[in-house]
Amino acid sequence: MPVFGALSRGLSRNAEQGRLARRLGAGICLFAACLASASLAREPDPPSDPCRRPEAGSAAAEPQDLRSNDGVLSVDLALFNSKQPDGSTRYCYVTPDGAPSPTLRVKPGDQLILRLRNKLVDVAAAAASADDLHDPAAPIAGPICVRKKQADACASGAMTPISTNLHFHGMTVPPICHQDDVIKTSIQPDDPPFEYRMQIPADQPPGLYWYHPHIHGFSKVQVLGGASGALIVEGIERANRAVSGLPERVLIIRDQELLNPDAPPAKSEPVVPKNLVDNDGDAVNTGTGFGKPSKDLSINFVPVPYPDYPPATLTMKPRARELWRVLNASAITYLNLAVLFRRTPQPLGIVAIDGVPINFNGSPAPEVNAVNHIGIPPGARAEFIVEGPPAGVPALLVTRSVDTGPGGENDPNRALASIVAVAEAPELRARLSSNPEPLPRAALPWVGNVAPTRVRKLYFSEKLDKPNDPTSASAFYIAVDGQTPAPFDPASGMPDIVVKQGEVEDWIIENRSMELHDFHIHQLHFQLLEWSGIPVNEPFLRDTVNVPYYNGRMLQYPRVRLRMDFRDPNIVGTFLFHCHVLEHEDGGMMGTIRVEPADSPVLSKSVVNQTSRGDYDAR
Ligand SMILES: [Cu+2]
Repeated sequence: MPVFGALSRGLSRNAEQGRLARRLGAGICLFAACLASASLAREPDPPSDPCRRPEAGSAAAEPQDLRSNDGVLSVDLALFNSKQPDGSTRYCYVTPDGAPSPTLRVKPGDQLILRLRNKLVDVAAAAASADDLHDPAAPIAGPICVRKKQADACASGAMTPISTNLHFHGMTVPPICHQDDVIKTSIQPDDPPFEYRMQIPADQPPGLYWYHPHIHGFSKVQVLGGASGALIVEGIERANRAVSGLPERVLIIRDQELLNPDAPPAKSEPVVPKNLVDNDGDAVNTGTGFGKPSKDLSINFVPVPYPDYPPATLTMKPRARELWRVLNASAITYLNLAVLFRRTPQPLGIVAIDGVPINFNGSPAPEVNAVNHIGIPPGARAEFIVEGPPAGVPALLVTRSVDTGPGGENDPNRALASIVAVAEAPELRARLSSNPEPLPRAALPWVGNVAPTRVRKLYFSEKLDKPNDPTSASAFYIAVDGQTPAPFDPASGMPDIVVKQGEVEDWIIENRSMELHDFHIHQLHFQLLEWSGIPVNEPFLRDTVNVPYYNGRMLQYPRVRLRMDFRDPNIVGTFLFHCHVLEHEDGGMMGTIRVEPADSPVLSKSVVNQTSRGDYDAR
C-alpha cells in the first residue's frame, strides 16, 4: 500500500513526477487493477491544500450546518490529509463543495446516510519517494503495483496510516458495520465511497455528539490533524425549556502540534518551569499552570498558538444569551473552560453533558446547573448558557490549567477566544424553537434508581521503562481486575467483558498510573456515582470521565464508580471501551465488551468465571 500511496502522491505532486510515475507505471504494471492510478488521473486534482485553516487571531466561524430533510440527512464527505511545511500533517473532512467538518444536524427518528471517501495519502512514503525521485542513483523499488483483491471494508480491520472509518461518539446506535462498528470496519483509499446508514433512535437524547476516525494505532494522528466534526440531535429545547428561543453556537476545540515548539514561554509568565519531555515527545506536566503546552489548541480551527496565545474572536450582541455547544475534539488535551469579564469568572448555566440534557432520562437534576468553570476531557461535550458581556467590557473564553499528574502532559492556562460585544454582531445561524413541544417522559426509570446486577472492577495501568520515572511509560493498559494487563489485541476474538442487555452494572475504574486517564465507552452513557472516594451521585449522564491519577503516596488507588446502563436493545453486539487520550488508546489502553441479547441463555460458566473472580466486588 505505501508504494501505491507514493505513486498516487507522485501523480498529483507535479508534472515531472507525474511523467515519471506514469513511466514507472507503464513499465511495471501488468494488470489493469494496478491502474487505480488511471482512475485517479480522471479525477480532478484536489485543491492545493484541501485542509486549509484560518489564521491565528481570526473570527471563530461556525462550521457549515447540514440539516435533514423529510427525515433523511444524506451527506457526502471525503477525508483528506496534507503535509505541512513544518512537518505536521493535517486531516480534514470536506463536503463536495469544500466545506470543512460540517455539523450534521438530525432529529430523533431520522435516517442518516453518510458516504465517506477515503482520500488519504501516505505522507511519509510520499516524502521518501519524492527524495528518491531527485536521486538519479536511487534504485527503483520492487514491483510498483500488484494485483490485489479489494479487502472487505466491513471485515478487514486493516490498521494502516491510510485506513480510516467513523465512530459516532455518544450515539446509542448498533455497533455493526455501516453503523457504528470500528473494530473491523476499515476503509482504504481505493475503496468506493463507504456508506454509513443508520436510524437515529427516536429516544436519542437531544444534544451534541460528534464523529471522528477510530483506526486502532492511528486514531491520534488523524484526530490531532483535525479529523472531527459535530453531530447534533435536534430538540434540546424540547427536553429543557431553559434554552428555548436561544441562539446556539457550536464551538469545537481541537489540539494540534505546536506551531512554535522552540519558542520560550512568554515573558508575562510568572514562572519559567523546567521543560521535560515524555516518551511521546510531549511536554510533561509542570504542575504550575505555566510553561510550554504539549499541544496547541484551536477553536473552530482558528489556532491559538503557544507562547503568546493570540485569541480567536467571538462576536456577540451585548448581554446576549446564547447556548454554547462545546466539543473537546482534542486528541490528548483536557479543557477547563471559564468565561471571564475583566478577569472575573462568569456563571455558565450547564444544560447538557455529553449530549444528554441534565434533566433527561428521568434524572432528578434541575434544568440548569450554574458553575463558573467546567472541565471537559478529550471526547466530552458541555452545553451551557452564556450571557455575553456588556458593550465595551473585555471578555475572554479561557481554559485553565488541568493537573494531569506527574506522568501527564503539560496543560497550562491559556486564552482561547476574545468575546467582543457589539450591537451590530451578526445573528447566529441557528436558533432553538421558542415554543417547543415537550418530549415524552423517559420510558425507563432513572438509572440511578436501578439496582446493579453486579459490580466489576477495572483498572488503568502503564508499563514504565524506568520504574521511578512516570514519564517513561511505554505501554498502556486497561484491564479487568484479576486479569494480567495486556495491550488491546484487535485479533482476539474474545471480549474482555460480557454483559446482558437489559441489565445495569456498577463499574469501579481504578487508576494505578501517575497520570490522568479519560474513560470512555461506546454506545452508552453512565452515571458517575463516586469520584476519588467521594460519593457524588451526579444526577445526569456522561459517556466520558476523568479518572484521577495515583501520586505514589496514596493508600488506595484513585477510582471512580460508574453505573453502566446496558438497557437499550440497540447496543447488542461487541464494542469498545478505552482511554480517550488517544496516544493511550493507540498504545493499547482499550478493551472489548460484548452485550448479549436479553433473551440469550444465561452467561456461560467460563464467562461468569471471567467476570467474577476473587476480587469481584459484590454489593
Ligand atoms: Cu489515558
